[in-house]
Amino acid sequence: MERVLVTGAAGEIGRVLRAGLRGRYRLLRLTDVREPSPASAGEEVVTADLSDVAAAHAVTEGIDCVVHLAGVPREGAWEDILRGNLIVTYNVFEAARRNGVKRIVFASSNHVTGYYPVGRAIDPGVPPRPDSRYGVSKGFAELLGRLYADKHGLSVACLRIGSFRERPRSARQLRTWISHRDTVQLVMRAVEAPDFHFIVVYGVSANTRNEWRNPAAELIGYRPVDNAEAFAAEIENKLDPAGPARDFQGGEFCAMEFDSDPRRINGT
Ligand code: 15L
Repeated sequence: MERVLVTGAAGEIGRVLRAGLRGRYRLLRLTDVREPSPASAGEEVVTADLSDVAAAHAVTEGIDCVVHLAGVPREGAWEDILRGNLIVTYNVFEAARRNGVKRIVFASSNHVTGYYPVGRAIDPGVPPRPDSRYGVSKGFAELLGRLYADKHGLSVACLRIGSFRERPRSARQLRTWISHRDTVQLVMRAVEAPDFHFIVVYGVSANTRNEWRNPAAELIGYRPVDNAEAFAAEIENKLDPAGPARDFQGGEFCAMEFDSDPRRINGT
């Protein structure tokens, strides 16, 4: 992969990735709806709103691999999720197909499976249990990825990113944290791994308390080096409030707007 596009390049993950990937590819094109900082050698920056089909088409031209980070990064109003996560993602996949892009690496989220209970190890093969409109939008994009892989032959990696932070900040994040350098490594491996068809990988560091099994990580050679346990002493007591935020893997997203009986979630 020589010509790589990163969408959402001015966002939290985008900025870390930009620094981590600098100089690695012949071209790193960086796009965001907010103006990214000026290009350095080997970079191109494009300010673009990807909910516009023509803009999505233009920005994916001549690209080998798209790293699609753009979108609403948390729970939000339906109108915002619809535009930022469903419409934009559809435009990016379709524009990539039309432009002959070989691979899409999509920033999915652990919130696709947020309603699995804490204490249960899961892998990407379990049925989705989204905990939010945001989680549903990421599940939609994963399905879109599956479609574009099967129907159009694109190679697609969906990275179910956990808690991307400089350091873990809560008891939940002792399980879900992914460090900056592990994130850069994960994306790099997903971009560069030899041909694969469609994979889903949890984006998580080598945390002792991790509950996400990751068979495809080995396939692409992702070997995380950081472990949230190093911070355990200082944050172990920072528990989420009792209830769905503490009981389910998606944490606070599970408690938002929650007006059901948690026992029903674990039933049939
Ligand atoms: C995500 O997908 C969100 O983008 C981020 O804001 C965090 O909440 C993270 O998941 C998490 O689960 O900690």
